[in-house]
Amino acid sequence: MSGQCPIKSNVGGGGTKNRDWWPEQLKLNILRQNTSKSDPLGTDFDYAEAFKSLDYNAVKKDLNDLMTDSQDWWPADFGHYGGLFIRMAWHSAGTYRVYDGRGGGGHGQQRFAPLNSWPDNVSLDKARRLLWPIKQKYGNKISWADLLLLTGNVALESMGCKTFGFAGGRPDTFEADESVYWGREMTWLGNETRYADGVKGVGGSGVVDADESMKAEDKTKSHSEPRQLEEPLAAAHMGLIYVNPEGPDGNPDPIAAAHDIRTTFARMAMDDEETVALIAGGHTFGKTHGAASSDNVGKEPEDAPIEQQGLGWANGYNSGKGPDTITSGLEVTWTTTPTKWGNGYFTSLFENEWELTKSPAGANQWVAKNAGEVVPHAFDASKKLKPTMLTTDLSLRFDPAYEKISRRFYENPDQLADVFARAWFKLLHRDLGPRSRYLGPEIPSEDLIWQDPIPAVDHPLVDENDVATLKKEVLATGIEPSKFVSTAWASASTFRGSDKRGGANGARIRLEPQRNWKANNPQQLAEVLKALEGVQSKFNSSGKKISLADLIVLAGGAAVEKAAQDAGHNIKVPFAPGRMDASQEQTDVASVGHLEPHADGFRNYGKSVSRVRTEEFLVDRANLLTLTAPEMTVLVGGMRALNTNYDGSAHGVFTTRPGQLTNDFFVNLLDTNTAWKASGSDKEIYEGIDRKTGQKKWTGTRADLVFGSHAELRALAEIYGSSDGSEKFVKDFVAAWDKVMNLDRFDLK
Ligand code: HEB
Repeated sequence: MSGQCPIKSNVGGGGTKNRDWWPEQLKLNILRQNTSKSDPLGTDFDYAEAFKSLDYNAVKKDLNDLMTDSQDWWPADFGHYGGLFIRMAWHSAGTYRVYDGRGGGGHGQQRFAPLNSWPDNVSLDKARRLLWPIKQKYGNKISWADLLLLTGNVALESMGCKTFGFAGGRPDTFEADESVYWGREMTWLGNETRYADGVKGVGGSGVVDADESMKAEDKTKSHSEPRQLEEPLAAAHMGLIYVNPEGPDGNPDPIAAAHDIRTTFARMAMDDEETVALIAGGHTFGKTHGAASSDNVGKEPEDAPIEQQGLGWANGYNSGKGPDTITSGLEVTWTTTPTKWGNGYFTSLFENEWELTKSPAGANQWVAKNAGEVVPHAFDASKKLKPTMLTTDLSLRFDPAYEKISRRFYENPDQLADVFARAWFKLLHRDLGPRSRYLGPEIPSEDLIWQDPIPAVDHPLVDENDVATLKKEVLATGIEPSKFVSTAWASASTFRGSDKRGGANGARIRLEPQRNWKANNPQQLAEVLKALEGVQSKFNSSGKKISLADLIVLAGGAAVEKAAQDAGHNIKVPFAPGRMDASQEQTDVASVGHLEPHADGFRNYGKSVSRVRTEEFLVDRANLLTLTAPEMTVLVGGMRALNTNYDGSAHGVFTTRPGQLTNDFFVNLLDTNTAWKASGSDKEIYEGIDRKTGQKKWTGTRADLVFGSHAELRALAEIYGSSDGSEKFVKDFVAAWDKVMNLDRFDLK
């Protein structure tokens, strides 16, 4: 806050913290997010149930009425809030990125920092506040996450655009998501970065190294192109949803801007056609706001004075609203009918010639040369304006690939309408997960490939007796049980809580590309799958049926049970049948390819890259698997004892009886008689030496040793490594295992 010392509080968690003293220390905070302690609705609250009792059509009617119910405190341009609300929904969903499935509109995060204060989200604080009376009226029956997106849909419909449908089902979160890496810039929209000081790109705080972690094909591409966008980011700058509207770094070059648009939209899983349709369709509506210099605009919501009550960007220019609004600093209205769907965007783009000019706020934008004044003024019916465009709009005409598509849309408005409606639906639902999560009366019946479709269950499910028989059959195949554990893990652990993709259902592990992922040890995987297919075909020939997806999980459970028994623990691993097998045709290889892990510490796969350490990859993966720190700990310890490293190595297998479900990993890691030293200069592999005999006892990776070195992880390891810890260890391991196996079972209660 202006005029006040930034750090002075000595209560409420003030003061210099561990994070300030030891910024490099592994952070576990992202494993403690969204617990019952932050969620006021409590664990009994079932959003899907609440949503079912919502009068959906009444909400839609209220939203529709709001569109033209202009409020004095924030008047609607052209008497219609449609443009503002579409931008709100688009910015909510548009933070999604394919690499880690984070961002997106699925959690209502636009309400929280940093998104609520991003320069690209100026004025969306007003948009959300306009919605409060409706949110208040329907309470918990509709989440903010759903409401922000549904409002965009209703806005489109109210202006004559036919949408592809809508699904609810996004429960709210109540705290800022710390797990998302938004970039390392230290200034909004700037290029100064924290490159040098080793801030990290996963686990919620830093950088995935652009070169090392980038997939090979991206690498070759990006080196010859102007901007190399760091993975996993999907925006050219911190604070932007995508790209600078004025052109790269403000340079009004539509062709260079097209490059940035293509990169950033691809990272949100949009191809050229979808990208053109989205931009053109979106900019059919509304206007941009740059009545005067942004010097008139106050602090963003997170830094605004308390009396502003969560609103930010107070505007001191004249009335500060309506015709005086300052949002982006650009002053553009794209079409002659900004509150009506139509093909006006392309008409203007192609039928005018464009000249560079400046907005009243001094930003680069384009005006139609020689065109008449045909565009309406947002507040003065007697005024008309010349057609205008952003640099990024001209990209759709001057980039050769975009131009082809744009011209086709220009000549075939029905194609624009269809592609836009589908791409908009994808934009809003990309991170909602499988169709079993979709709620409400407007769910499209068509299966879409990006939904990773799985056939509906078409057979009676196996019963207790069948499960017992199948477990015996599996263990009688002669395959080493630990390999069933590896395969079940490989199958289920593709799940990511961020966008709810992946998981064991569908058995995509047996399809391209998963069956050839290095982390999955393709040769061993093929051997296991062949054995399981044998068990399956024998069982299915008896007239009953089990999917391979189910059998993979069942086999993993059978192996865990056996391993526990061998260690003297009688425990049952739960099994919930009901999975189905997807086909290769139902699988988009490139899209599923984004689920491939850079590293998976649970299998000791992968290692540090220059700015991310192995153990940070482990925590990041645990976060995507929605695991807590204790769950992560017990799973790593158990899987090491079960001997399930991806390559069969002995790293971290701190036991003389590998394959048994023992707490030996913890006992031996914490053994004071062992001294550790790095065995290579890259500090990835360590040797455990017996202090007395000098003999090498164990080898381990950073993902193993961190459970002894990190104070909080060590505290957890001590629980499982104590003399009274072994029962608890087995129980907790089975519970965490079962959780992972069912992460994608949204069909289960
Ligand atoms: Fe947009 C607006 C940019 C895409 C929709 N945008 C806007 C603005 C800007 C932009 C700057 C202004 C703001 C103010 O207010 O000032 N975009 C942009 C870019 C891009 C885009 C750069 C990429 C290229 N959009 C987009 C999309 C969509 C949209 C995709 C959907 C779909 N926007 C929109 C709307 C609007 C805008 C609707 C209007 C708003 C109002 O009216 O308020």
